[in-house]
Amino acid sequence: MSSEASVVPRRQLFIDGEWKEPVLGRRIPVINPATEGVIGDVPAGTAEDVDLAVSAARRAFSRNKGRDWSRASGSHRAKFLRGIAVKITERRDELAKLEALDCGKPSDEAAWDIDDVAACFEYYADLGEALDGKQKAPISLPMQTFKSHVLKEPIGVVGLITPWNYPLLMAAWKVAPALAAGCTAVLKPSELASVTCLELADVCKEVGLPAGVLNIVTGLGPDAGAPLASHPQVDKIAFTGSTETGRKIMISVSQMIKPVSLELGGKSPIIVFEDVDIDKAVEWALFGCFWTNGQICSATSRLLLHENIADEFLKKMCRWAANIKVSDPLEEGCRLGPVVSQGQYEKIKKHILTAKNEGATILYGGARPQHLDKGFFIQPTIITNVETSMQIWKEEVFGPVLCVKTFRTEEEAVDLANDTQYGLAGAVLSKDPDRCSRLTEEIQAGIVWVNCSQPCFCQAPWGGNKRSGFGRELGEWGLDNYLTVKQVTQYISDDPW
Ligand code: TXE
Repeated sequence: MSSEASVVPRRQLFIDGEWKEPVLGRRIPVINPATEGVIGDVPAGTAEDVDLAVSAARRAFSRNKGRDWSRASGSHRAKFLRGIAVKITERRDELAKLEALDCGKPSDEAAWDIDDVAACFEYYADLGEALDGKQKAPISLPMQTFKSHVLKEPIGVVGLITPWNYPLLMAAWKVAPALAAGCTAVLKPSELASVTCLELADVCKEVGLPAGVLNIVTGLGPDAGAPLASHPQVDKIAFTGSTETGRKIMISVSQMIKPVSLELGGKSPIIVFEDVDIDKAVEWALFGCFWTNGQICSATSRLLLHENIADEFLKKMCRWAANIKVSDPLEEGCRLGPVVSQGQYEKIKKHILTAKNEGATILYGGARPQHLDKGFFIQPTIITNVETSMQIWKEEVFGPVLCVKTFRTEEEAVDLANDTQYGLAGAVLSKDPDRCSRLTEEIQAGIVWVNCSQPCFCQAPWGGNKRSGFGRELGEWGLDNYLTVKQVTQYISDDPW
């Protein structure tokens, strides 16, 4: 084990407020994708551990048992969420370093993620607190003899299954609203990047979060994720990950008619019209596809360029791509780290090779950078001469790979943008406000960016259509994911009905 090992704390599962050795005693190695070295390990939970975690969450949720998180006021719950935000901020540098080591994210980006994690807990502390006045709302009825109101109640015990591209942030997007709503939770992070989620457990201990309110079971998808999704005592599943695993989870929860929200893959377009400031547009296009090493569900990985600017745009883009510093994520100025794992590395290389074999042109990149002989590094890659029948046009790569097509008319641009099985995001770059406004309506996606790509705010809903899933995270919609509505109607007349 390398000297990096000392920075990865050795943790256990977090169940019922305590560190617990996994029942089967197994562990999963943590691999630094920049060096391919083993830098620690995390517990490999299985169905037995999931069962213990769900029971703990159920006890913490249950009413009238003295541990009723679900009945606590929003402001009581908010104190813990704010406490978590404070501790996360205090540990910003350490958490960012762990994130960078675990998933290969450039350390600056990892630090911004940690800021977003703290902001998310604060935001949902406020929203949960504001619920106090709104949990009970009257309904006006057409008959005087009845009186009705609705109660917004926490849905119950929730299972939260998260990916590796934003390990702690994706956990925060689910944990913060779930806890703010009064749910208790079992979090199952990705086996490829669980380290910071276990540190979240440590933070929960530090702030004295009541036992069982949040339980964290690390482990492999089929061993820990699948039993969580199918657990009869779990009332809802929220999942972010691949479309394939989303489908499996949907099948599993359908057996019990359990609600599920799914945030899945994407192949989002960025449309650039000829009236743009080319320098700025090049910057957005690069950022939109290569941010987080291209491993973002919303990456705008299909660039649609107006044919009149295509040559100049692509020349500039290649020049700028050559200036992107590809290095160990802890190195100063790193803009592109390694992709998360050997598996992802092989998958991306295969996509590039298939594009080549199908007749596309690798205009820039396409290989491991020459100066790096170890680690799962791939150059920023720009592919042209793409046909809509090609795999590179249709399938999510989830790496720093951009494919490009040109268009002549607005109509053609819209058709190309919507020519995808996914519907997560889309971006339009143009100086014409009317055109932008038309396109925001035409693009079939849950998120549309105008003159930018990838901004993300706690307040705005996040989620997709088509095979990108359904349900929305963030904002008030994120809180609603974890609430259920109860109608209460009372007969208030003395007369018999
Ligand atoms: O995803 P998985 P993987 C896409 C991206 C990537 C591909 C594969 O294209 O190349 O998915 O990545 C848990 N029951 N995205 O294999 O398997 C798993 O342990 C229950 C898009 O990592 O979907 C992890 O916690 N859970 C994406 C989580 O599911 C199961 C982000 C996600 O892993 C399970 C990540 C099962 N049977 C990858 N099998 C996005 N939308 O942002 C696995 N899991």
